[in-house]
Amino acid sequence: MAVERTLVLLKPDAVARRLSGPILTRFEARGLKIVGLKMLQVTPELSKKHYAEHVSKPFYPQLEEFITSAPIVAIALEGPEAIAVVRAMMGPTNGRQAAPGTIRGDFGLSRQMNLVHGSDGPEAAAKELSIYFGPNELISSCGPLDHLTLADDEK
Ligand code: IDP
Ligand code: MG
Repeated sequence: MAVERTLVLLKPDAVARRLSGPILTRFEARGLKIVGLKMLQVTPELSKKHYAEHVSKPFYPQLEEFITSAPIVAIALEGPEAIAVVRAMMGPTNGRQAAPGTIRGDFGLSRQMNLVHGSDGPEAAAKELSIYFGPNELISSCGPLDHLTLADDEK
């Protein structure tokens, strides 16, 4: 089983609505390990780098305006199949279509102000982690409770 790292962003709506704690709690409670964490303001340049695949789309200008509007929190999470686990916890892009129990389904109704970003595959995760974190800013440690959360062949 692959232990992966993935990038999560708590978007401006999540931070402004004081939902950083409740959302982070869900990831931690699930068993994902925080290996990097920082607050920052996204610049238009960073937005274009992060959302490179969307820059030419009609909705991009309003997406850039939104993501640069207020601080965000960037989180690097580690765990078995962390990329897919996080995407499932987030729910689909449009909060109106996200099931209760998912982050987007529990906290919002918007397609744009949908609280969280999560890398959508291993290539995106590697690229996005390197955009937000330097190698020395990602720290993984083993804790005394690790043996209670995963079997040896899942670590
Ligand atoms: P994802 O975040 O679920 O992976 P993407 O399709 O990669 O969704 O879109 C990136 C982000 O752009 C979304 O999370 C959302 O904030 C915004 N977005 C996506 N589609 C639209 C749209 O049609 N109008 C406005 N914003 C959108
Ligand atoms: Mg995406």
